[in-house]
Order: sequence, then C-alpha cells, then structure tokens
Amino acid sequence: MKNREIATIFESLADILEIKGENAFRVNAYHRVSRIIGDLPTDVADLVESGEITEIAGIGAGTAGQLAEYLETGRITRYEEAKKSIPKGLIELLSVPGLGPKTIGLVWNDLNVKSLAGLKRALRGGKILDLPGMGKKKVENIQKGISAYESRSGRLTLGAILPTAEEIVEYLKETTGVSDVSLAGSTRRYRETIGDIDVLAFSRKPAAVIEAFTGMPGVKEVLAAGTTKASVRVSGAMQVDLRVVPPDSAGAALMYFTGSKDHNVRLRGLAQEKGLKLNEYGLFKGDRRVAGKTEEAVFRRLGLPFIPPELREDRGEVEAALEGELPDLVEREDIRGDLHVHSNWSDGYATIEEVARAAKAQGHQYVSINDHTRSLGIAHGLSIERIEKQLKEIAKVNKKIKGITVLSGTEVDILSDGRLDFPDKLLARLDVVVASVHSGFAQSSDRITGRIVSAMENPHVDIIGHPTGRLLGTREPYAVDLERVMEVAAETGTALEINAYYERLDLNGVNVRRAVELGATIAIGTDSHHIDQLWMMDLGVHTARRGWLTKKSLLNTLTKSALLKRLGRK
Ligand code: DGT
Ligand code: CA
Ligand code: CA
Ligand code: ZN
Repeated sequence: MKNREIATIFESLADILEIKGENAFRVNAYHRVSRIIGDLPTDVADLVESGEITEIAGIGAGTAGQLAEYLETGRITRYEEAKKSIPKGLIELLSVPGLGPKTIGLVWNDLNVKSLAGLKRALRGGKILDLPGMGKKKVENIQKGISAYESRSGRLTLGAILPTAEEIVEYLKETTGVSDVSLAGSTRRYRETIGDIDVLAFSRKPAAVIEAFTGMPGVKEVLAAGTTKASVRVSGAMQVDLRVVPPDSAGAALMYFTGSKDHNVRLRGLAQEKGLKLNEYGLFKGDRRVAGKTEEAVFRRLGLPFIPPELREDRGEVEAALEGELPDLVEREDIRGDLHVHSNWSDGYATIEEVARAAKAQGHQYVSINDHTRSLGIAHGLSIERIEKQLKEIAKVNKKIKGITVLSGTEVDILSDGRLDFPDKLLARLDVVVASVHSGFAQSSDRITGRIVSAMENPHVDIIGHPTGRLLGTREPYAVDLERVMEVAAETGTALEINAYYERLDLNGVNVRRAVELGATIAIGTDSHHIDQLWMMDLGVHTARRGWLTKKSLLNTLTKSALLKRLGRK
C-alpha cells in the first residue's frame, strides 16, 4: 500500500506552499488530503482505479488526477515543481523539530536564510531577534531543535537501504577503468541498522569514478567530492561514502573500511605482535608491503583464516580464528525453504499460488503459509472454517505447481493468558505451526515469558515467531526473559525464529548465538506479506551468520522430508 508515502508527499507539498506564503486555504486543503489518505483503511490505488476516490469529501478531481499520476509514474508534477521553486536547504529545515513552515518562510524572506548553515549563522549573529514575533524563548527553542536534529541517530534499517546499496555497486561496476566495486562498513557486515553506506571502488583512474558516482541517478546532493573520495546524499536522507583505491591495496582497504573499528584494533595489535604494521594501504614489514592485494592474503600473513565480514565485531572472532575454531557459517545456497509467509487469506497481498511461484523463483523447495488466526481481527485472522478451506486450496496448488511444495501452516496467536488461538486437534494437522505474541506487549516479564513458555510446551508448536517483538527504531522488545525462552526451546525441541522481515530481524545475531549455545534450533521466516518481500531471506541468512550459525542448527537447511519428520517428532 502506498497510502503512507502519498500522505507524506501531500504533507510536504502543503509545507512548501506555506513556506512560500501561499494562501492558507490552499495550504489547509493539502494538509487535509494528506490526513484523509493517511487514514484510509483501504489501498488508495484500488479507490483510484474504481473511481471511488472522488466520492470522498475533501478529494476533488485535481487531487484524484495527482494520485493517478503518482500511482502511474511515481511522481506528482505539482510537488516536483513546488520543490524546485524554493532553495533545497529549506526543505531540510522542515525536519528540524520545533521549526515550522511559517518560521522558515520568515527567515527566508527577511534574512535570506536558505539552509541549516544559514540559519545557524543568523542565530549566531543575533539578527533573528529583529524578526516580528521572535523572542528570546522562541530562539532558544529553535536552537534546541537544531541540536536535537543534529544529534539524532539517523540510522536506517539494513533492509531499507540494501537494495539501493547494491544498485550503486552495480552502477559503479560499469565505469571504465574500474576492476571491482564492493560494499564496506556496516553494510558489508550486515548490521541491522546502518549509519551510512560505504562503497569501495578499485581503479587506477579515480577521477572518472568520482564523476560517475556524483552524477548517479538518485543523488540528491553532493556533500563532498575530492580526488579519491566523495560523499553524496541519496533519497531517504542516506549518506553514501565512496573511496577509490588502487587495485594493489584492495584487500587492505577493504579490511580497513569494512571494520568494525574494534575488530580492526584487534588486527592491528596482532600485526604489531608479529613486528608488522597494518593500515588501509597494506600489511608492512618496515617499508616493504608483504600483503594487501586481497583480504585473504592479509589474513594469511597474520596467521589467520578468512574471517567473514558478519563476524567482524570483536566478539571473539579473532581468538576463534587463531585457534582454528571459526564456525562454518550457513550460506544462502543452503536454504531450502521459507518457514513463515502470509497470503491474502489473512493480511498478505498474494494468492497462495502466487506465493508458490515466487518462492520457487527464490530457489526454494518448500514454502509454508502461516496466516494469522481468528483473534487477530485487524489482520483478518482465519477462523477454523476458513483454514479448513485454505487447506483444500493448498492441496490444489500443490497439484498444479511442480518443483515446490506449499506446506500448510499458521501463525497462531498466543493469547494474553497463554492459551493458543486454535485447538490442538487442528494444529496437529498443520505442517508448520509458528506461534507468536501479538498482544499484551506491556505485560510483566513473568507473564509474557510464561505465555511463550506454555506455547512451547504444546507439542504442536514448531517455532516461536519474532521472539522479542521488537520493531527496529519504533518498538522496544517486550519484557520477555529470553534466556528462559531459549532454555525451554532447547528442552522442548521448539525452534526460535529469525524473523527476517526488515523491520524485525528478531532474533538478532547476538541472540541467535546465545540460543544455539543453549541448545536451541533456529528457523528463518521472512514473514512476507507480499511476494516482493521473499528476498528478505537474504537478511535472515546474514543475521544467522552474525549469530555464528552453522547449517546443522537451522531448520531451513533440511530437505522437505527431513523437515517434516523433524517437526512431527516433537
Ligand atoms: P555505521 O556507518 O555507523 O553504520 O558504521 P560503519 O562501521 O560503517 O562506520 P563508518 O561508516 O564510520 O566507517 C566505515 C569503516 O571504516 C569502519 O567500520 C571502520 C573504518 N573506520 C572509519 N573510521 C575509522 C577510524 O577512525 N579508525 C579505524 N580504525 N577505522 C575506521
Ligand atoms: Ca558506514
Ligand atoms: Ca562512512
Ligand atoms: Zn507475527
């Protein structure tokens, strides 16, 4: 659904018009449109298609046309023109807390402020106090807002930026004179949130690469462009740092800029102990470079095997490498299926047949349909009658489509008193039972842990879905006692999920590692609600790798028959 993103555009259009001092009636009309669309319970695209959109009070023919334009082309000309009609820096000012369009319009008009830097100058010079309606208190508030804006974490989720990051890499690979391009930094370590994207290009002709980079489609602003490095801002306020490095020192540069900083500190220490010096240009003995072209060569010269980027967090990986005890990490190729997918029978968008075809295209041998259950009204949870019908539909799809098996399943609600939303008799007939908490998030640790524990004690529950309930950047985990959950998972033979949906990544790497240490098994599910989300299996696998996970602790690596046997055995 594009409702939210469209609402944001109209909100921003209203703000721009207000900055320009356009008449209040127009401004308010766009604010209203934004609210209406943001609150719509149905997909705006459906309403535009059926023409019903203009029946909504507050949406006229003009707006309907703009909506149709957006749905077709991904842009609204009116908005693009409005954006061009004011200095770019003013749009950034809208993100400063406590600074509204009226004040921005005022400082622009009267003080010629066009950017955050300009506003800070005006504040320093005290000129701002001469403006009508501007008192000491108000100035203080603006100053506070700027500090808050400048110190906000600004981290985005890995899944939100990874497609962009990979496109940039592919784009730069086409530049002449480039031998290779790689992600570096937290993106290459697949951290769950990313501060900025780091890219390394290997080339002897840096100027051409810098030019290609700063001129890429999607670049909103060039923040810096030097002879071997540059930074740009791309959509979504994400910064991308590029460094161009000669191929001879590719490996050393890759190691340095992949980090993490703590991991690098350990490696430099190790080099020193051997009388060597490690920096981004290579590994040196005196002035002589003894390694640097590839990461493998640098590691080897340090007496280490290759340490996968996901492990480079200084969490014992250097010690493990020295002792030859690095885990043989699971890989994407080991994955045989997805164990948590929604269909349009509950709150997903795809039919079961569409899910089956798309999962097959992902290379899966099986995919399980895990729709919500009756208590979860907002997600159109299935009644017992509906799931009976769904079982028949799954059988039909399995007859029709070869090369993949659709497993029957559910994401059964763990009710607030710990009971499950479906009777055991029904659960017993399903292949893959995921049980999840979707209510009572504020309960005490004892209660919420108790609910999950009793779900695991049910012999039909195969997997606990998103065990902590956190949503990256928006919702903290519930007060669950994870150690206890992991212990009971191990005792009862219940798997714990890596929910690979990009806003969840729950369990995260650290928790996965602990769960396996305590004897638990892991299952990856993408929790896809749309077939365009099945790729997030990649995020799940990288998260598993950050949790030092090997093939044998992951259900998704089993063949279909081994999986069913294993699940039936609990
Ligand atoms: P982020 O961007 O906050 O998600 O995290 P990173 O790890 O991508 O950090 P970033 O972008 O500041 O730097 C990329 C890598 O470059 C970092 O992982 C290690 C290396 N690096 C950057 N600055 C330093 C430094 O001052 N010392 C060392 N040893 N390495 C650095
Ligand atoms: Ca970074
Ligand atoms: Ca960076
Ligand atoms: Zn769920």
